[in-house]
Amino acid sequence: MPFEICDLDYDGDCDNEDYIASIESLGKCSGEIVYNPLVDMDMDGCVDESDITEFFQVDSDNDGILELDDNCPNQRNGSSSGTCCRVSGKIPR
Ligand SMILES: [Ca+2]
Ligand SMILES: [Ca+2]
Ligand SMILES: [Ca+2]
Ligand SMILES: [Ca+2]
Repeated sequence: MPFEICDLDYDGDCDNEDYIASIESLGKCSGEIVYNPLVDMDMDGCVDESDITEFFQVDSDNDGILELDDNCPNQRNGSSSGTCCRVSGKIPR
């Protein structure tokens, strides 16, 4: 499975940990250590809130729930709450 663009820690999904990693670069600009060019979607050299929003405007399982709100980003559950079935090959957290 190809890595999602918002999968900053390369664990195969876009979850809260990636979100936390992305907001660490919020307000940072090119040249600063925590600036992450991957998050700078409009590539203007600084990461602002619109970059973060756009970064997570993806719905990899196409269930209509954007990654950021989707409790199961790789599962078409169409819900942002409730029980997430275990994804095979992944260690449940
Ligand atoms: Ca991830
Ligand atoms: Ca930007
Ligand atoms: Ca989804
Ligand atoms: Ca889902």
